[in-house]
Amino acid sequence: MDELQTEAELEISEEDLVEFEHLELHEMAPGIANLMIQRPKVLNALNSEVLDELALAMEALAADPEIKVIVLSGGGEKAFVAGADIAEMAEFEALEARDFSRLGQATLNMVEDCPKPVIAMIQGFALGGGLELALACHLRVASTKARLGLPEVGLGLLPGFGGTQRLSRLAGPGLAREWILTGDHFSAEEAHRVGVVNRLVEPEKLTEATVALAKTLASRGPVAMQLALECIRRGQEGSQSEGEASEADAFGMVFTTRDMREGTKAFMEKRKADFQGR
Ligand code: CO8
Repeated sequence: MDELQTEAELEISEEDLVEFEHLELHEMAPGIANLMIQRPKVLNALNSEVLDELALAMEALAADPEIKVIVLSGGGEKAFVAGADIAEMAEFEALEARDFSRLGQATLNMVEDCPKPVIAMIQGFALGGGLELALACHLRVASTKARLGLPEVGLGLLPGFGGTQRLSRLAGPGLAREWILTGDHFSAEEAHRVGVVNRLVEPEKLTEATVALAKTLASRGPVAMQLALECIRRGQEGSQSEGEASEADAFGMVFTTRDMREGTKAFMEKRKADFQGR
């Protein structure tokens, strides 16, 4: 990839870094972590080890006060992630398959529940469990060369890492049925048109555009963003009135923060806010 991604290895935890076999951590810009899945020979397919490592890394990044935004990506040129590891799954008995699905769901829920914004940076294939991982991220930036889809039914499988739920909620059940039942691959342009991809950029601009978006988020009030993400999630899971109740609670809570005082004061003083995340 480019030089932005090789600036510096993050120092969140030397021990965790040593333990990671399939993940790499870099700092793309101050406060912006790049967590890269590195199994390029199998297009970054997600096996149990990768999912375990992802969960550990997400926990560490969520707890690291220096990190404001997390960018999830896939190593190599060809893929974000081409799915769950078919070789591993092929050997499963039913209970192992259920455990694997639960592990994937729990790990992807950690991504979605991360208190800091998580952006998927998609340069190539995002298929099956790989697209499901991207859907668990809060935002998706994709290269025009990316291909997305949920091809599981072609293998006699179905999406098992939350894809039946997240795609329906993001883009509606009509689109989810089409993508899941056909199993076709879709272009990034099509995914962008239907709202599955937030930003679509030329391949050579992918890192730059992702970092620009991440920097915008890093400049915003972290507590306010965290509460907003929680409200959106609660609203999706419950009724509009429950969602609005949690929004009002969050709105009240934000008034207890120093950041809210700073943000409004900075606006009135016509200067940039200096948010502390408290
Ligand atoms: N798992 C394991 N290995 C993979 C995967 C995968 N998902 N995708 C690619 N690979 C491997 C290939 O086997 C190949 O290995 P090798 O070099 O040893 O033959 C290597 O990666 C390179 O792939 P290709 O040679 O196939 O590369 P192409 O450019 O020809 O094709 C494609 C790229 C189109 C992406 C093709 O590799 C492909 O179709 N991959 C599979 C995509 C797919 O079906 N994904 C969905 C998998 S199922 C899933 O994700 C379920 C999630 C829910 C699980 C719930 C658990 C119960």
